[in-house]
Amino acid sequence: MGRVVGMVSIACLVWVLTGFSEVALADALNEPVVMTQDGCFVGAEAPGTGGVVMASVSVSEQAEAWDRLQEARGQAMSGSRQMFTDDFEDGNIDGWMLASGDHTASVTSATAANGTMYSMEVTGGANYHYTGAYATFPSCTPSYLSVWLQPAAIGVSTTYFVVGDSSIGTNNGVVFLYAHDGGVWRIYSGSAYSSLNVYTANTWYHHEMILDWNTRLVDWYIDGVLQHSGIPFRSPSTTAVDRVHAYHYAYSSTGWFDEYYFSDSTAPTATPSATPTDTPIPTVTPTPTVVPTETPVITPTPAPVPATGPAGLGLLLGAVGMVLALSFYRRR
Ligand SMILES: [Ca+2]
Ligand SMILES: [Ca+2]
Repeated sequence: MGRVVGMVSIACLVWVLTGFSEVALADALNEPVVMTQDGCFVGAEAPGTGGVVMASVSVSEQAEAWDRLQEARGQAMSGSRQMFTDDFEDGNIDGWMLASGDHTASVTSATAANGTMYSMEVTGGANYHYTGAYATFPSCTPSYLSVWLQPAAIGVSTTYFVVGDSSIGTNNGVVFLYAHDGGVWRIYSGSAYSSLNVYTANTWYHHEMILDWNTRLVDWYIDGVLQHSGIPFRSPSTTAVDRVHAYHYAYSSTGWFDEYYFSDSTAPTATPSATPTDTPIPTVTPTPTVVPTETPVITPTPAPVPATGPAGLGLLLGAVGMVLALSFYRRR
């Protein structure tokens, strides 16, 4: 027993001295390894030597990043852009396939993300990649990827989220994300991009990625906080993706996956609903205008009728009548 412990201790010392490489640890333990935890073939690229690129994100950059995220989320809500979704709320993992390896995958209600009922539990791991479960979807160039991940432990490399095409086993896809054994989330893209904070086991984390297929760069958010912008696609030659893998690298690991939501960048936005007919503005019953009481017109005192008026005419006619009568009388 002591000898075994001593061998492991020496192996761990070698591991520490060589930069925490699982390859070094595995080599020290004489275990066969095909690829490292970052999916690099042994000898092709020494893991851990690329350096960890940490973001220095200012408050203003975070504010702008938050706006970009809100816009991406809003566009993703358009139905025709939804390329792949699975929240497991139907209580099954139909559509997911098991790759080779010793993994199991099943739906569980023991834990679920974002207040939902079910998630997918994946167990297993044997220092190999692309085991576990995977699902396919129509080939597309997604502009937005969203997933919730929960590792059962820290200190081991688990809970992989890798999106790519049918050559993912050799090109490692465009996004290669996992819970790193150093206790941070990591996107490996030739260089390692680590999360700003150490993660906690048995805790859900919402990962969102905005992909720019023109520049072939990824902006990566955790729980709405930008971790890194401008992470290069892991596989720069990939022109479209059609599958997502969920698995563990470390031995006998457990992790949960939930709320997958991918939306495409090129699909048209949802057909807008017909322009609504303007609701006629109801005729407002006019308030009757109060007619002001007219100031009574003062009737002017009538001017005295001049002598040439009707009374004068009567007198004139009377005089003419008398003249005629007098003249008639004289003729008699
Ligand atoms: Ca769910
Ligand atoms: Ca299902």
